Amino acid sequence: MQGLGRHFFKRISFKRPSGCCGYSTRTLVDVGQPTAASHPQLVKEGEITPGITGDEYISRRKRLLELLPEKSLAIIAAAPVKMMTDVVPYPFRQDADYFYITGCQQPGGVAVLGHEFGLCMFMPNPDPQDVIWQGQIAGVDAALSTFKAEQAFPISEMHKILPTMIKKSSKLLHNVKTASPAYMDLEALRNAALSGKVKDLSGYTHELRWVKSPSEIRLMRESASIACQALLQTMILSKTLADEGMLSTKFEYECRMRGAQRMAFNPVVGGGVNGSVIHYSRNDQKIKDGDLVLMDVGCELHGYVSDLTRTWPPSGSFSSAQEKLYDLILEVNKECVKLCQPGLSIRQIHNHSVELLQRGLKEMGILKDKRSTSQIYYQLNPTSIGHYLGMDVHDCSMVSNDRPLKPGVVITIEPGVYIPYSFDGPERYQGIGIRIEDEVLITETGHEVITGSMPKEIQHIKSLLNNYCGNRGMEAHNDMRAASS
Ligand SMILES: [Mn+2]
Repeated sequence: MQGLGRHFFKRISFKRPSGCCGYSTRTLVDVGQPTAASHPQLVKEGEITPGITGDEYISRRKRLLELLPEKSLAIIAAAPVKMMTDVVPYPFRQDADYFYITGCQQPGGVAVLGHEFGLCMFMPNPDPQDVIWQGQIAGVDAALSTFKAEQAFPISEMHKILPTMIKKSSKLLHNVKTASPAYMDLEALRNAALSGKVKDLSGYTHELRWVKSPSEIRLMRESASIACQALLQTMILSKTLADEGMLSTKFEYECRMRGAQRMAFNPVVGGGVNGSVIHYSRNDQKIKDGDLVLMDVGCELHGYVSDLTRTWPPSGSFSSAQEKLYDLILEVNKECVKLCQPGLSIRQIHNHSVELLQRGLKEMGILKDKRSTSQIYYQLNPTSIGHYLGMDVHDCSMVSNDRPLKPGVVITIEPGVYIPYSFDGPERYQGIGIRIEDEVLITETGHEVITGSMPKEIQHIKSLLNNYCGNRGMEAHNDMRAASS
């Protein structure tokens, strides 16, 4: 629709209900992101974002302030918008700390937390042209009414208000990795930095985000469940469409049809030796008959991500070399999952996994019993056994892997082996990459594998591919051929 002249618009008059004071009481419906009023199918009454209540956001702010030193100020900027070309931005993803503290999923804001005033949000103030092209966005009103900030100002006034706040505080904490010129360029901040008052905030926010609340655990479980269902459908399809790109697309489609907003990271879909490239992302090759495919995938649901990996032969049968290596990785996966409990650390679980893998690889003749064993081992598996998981894929990176695990922490367990063709060892193992990754929630009594619904036993994979896929897979394949002919 274009070219409508001014005279085509009719003035719309709103009738005031009698006894009411007019427009000012109208509910603010569009704040640029889902709310209980605008998207009741997503956000329940009392929630700021799906699954997380306003009270929970307020308690996060309170707990962060309790952790911070006296008379300190925390500055957290929204993620920047990155452009793909000209006026076309890459899909926007909010910075996890800003999301965790404010609930605001939009760019352009700066949140400031202080002991005296609580949360103060500096919000973008778009001109009417921006609203015409991009739609409504959250401004000062939304900061107060939707995000429950104690104070809010247009960001254009930050240069007048923030310097006073900075001068009153003895320490400034901000996220060094996401520092924004919007506040870094202020003279008051530069002076504070020169006198050594400015420090990194992420140690504090990661500390808070490390242990998940019951509502965060619900979202983590849902995110994992969506990824498991999507990967199962993808595994079934692989029997008839053994193509890296199509399997990647299938996974994303199945996740988004189940409500996920996006992928947690670009899917890794490696057929054969491509499975040995740990963060392979080209996904542009056909998978050869007889090869394994490794899929490391995850999605994001309302700010919480999943991350799991399965490796299987789309043909439905493992060669004996593939089966032997798979058995070893599966055994290490299960042994390490057993160790997940309060009190043990990722590092301890990792060290145990290295012992098990080295022993297994020696028994198979892949590692020779020489002095350089550990050096060669790290060529075959340079990764850690796992990482924390939450709003980010490598969540809470400021929390050490030596920290004893606590109930409410979610970690991944992902042993693997990656053997290139150039590897000097038995030929039958060359070109094989295998990883089996699960998400494990630490509980009071031990753990819960939240990706447990996704098959990993050889027998289960074989029966899924050989007894079920035939007909359905062929139908999908034929549909596709019909559509493209
Ligand atoms: Mn992972």
